[in-house]
Amino acid sequence: MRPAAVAAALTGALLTSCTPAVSTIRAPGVPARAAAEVEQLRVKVLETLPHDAKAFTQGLEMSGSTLYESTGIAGQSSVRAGTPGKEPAVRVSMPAPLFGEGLTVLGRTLWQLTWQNGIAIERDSSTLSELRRVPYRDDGWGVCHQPERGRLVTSNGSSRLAFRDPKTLAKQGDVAVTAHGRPVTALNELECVGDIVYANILFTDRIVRIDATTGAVTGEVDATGLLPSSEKRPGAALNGVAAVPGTDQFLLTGKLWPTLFRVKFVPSRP
Ligand SMILES: [Ca+2]
Repeated sequence: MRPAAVAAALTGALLTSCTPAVSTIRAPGVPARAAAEVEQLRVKVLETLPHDAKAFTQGLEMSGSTLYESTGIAGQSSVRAGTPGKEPAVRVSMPAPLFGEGLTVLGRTLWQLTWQNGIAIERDSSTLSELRRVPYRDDGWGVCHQPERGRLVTSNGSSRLAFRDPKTLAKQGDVAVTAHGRPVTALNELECVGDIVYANILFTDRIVRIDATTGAVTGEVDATGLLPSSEKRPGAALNGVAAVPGTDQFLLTGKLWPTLFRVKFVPSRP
């Protein structure tokens, strides 16, 4: 998203959140109606697995028992697939200036975004070989697939999620993401689970759970300390949320993280 568009989006969101609805007009001294509840969650680690500490992870998703990963940095970007915790069985390197970003699997194909190369790449999900490229007129950050809704969900670092045609990636709409009525910005890697979209927040150890039909944040996962600070190399950041199919578990990792965690999200206070 261009700066002017970011400013416009933020202004719009702030105006919306600052404009009192009729129902909120109240007599002095009467407390405001409580904002929608945001469930506070933490991470319960079930298993730790090795992860390539050189991988600048930008996209992470499971399809069946296969873990797919997209990595960034021009000249170091790649797409990989294999068993979680093992060396990838398939790996394709991407030449500069391509900068790999989010990834999502649609059966026999997958989409991989690029950050600012102006294209998205469709690949064979078995061989990871490139099938075609389509124009992508936005910064590419995260992407996930909502098959029941027939659409992709994408992020660009702003507080909005876009909805896109899964065949052309043409933008069909978007939604403002808010918590307690305020915009939640820096939405990064995404994970679709039904109508829920999980998004990790850039440069934080937070993951928000978003109702994609309204944009409301319904839960927030505090993953502080998941990777001990002693293991965080410069540039390391949580960035990778992959639901484990058929379970309520997730795989989490980050850019330059040496570890892949199999976790559950559980209430902070039982
Ligand atoms: Ca993901």
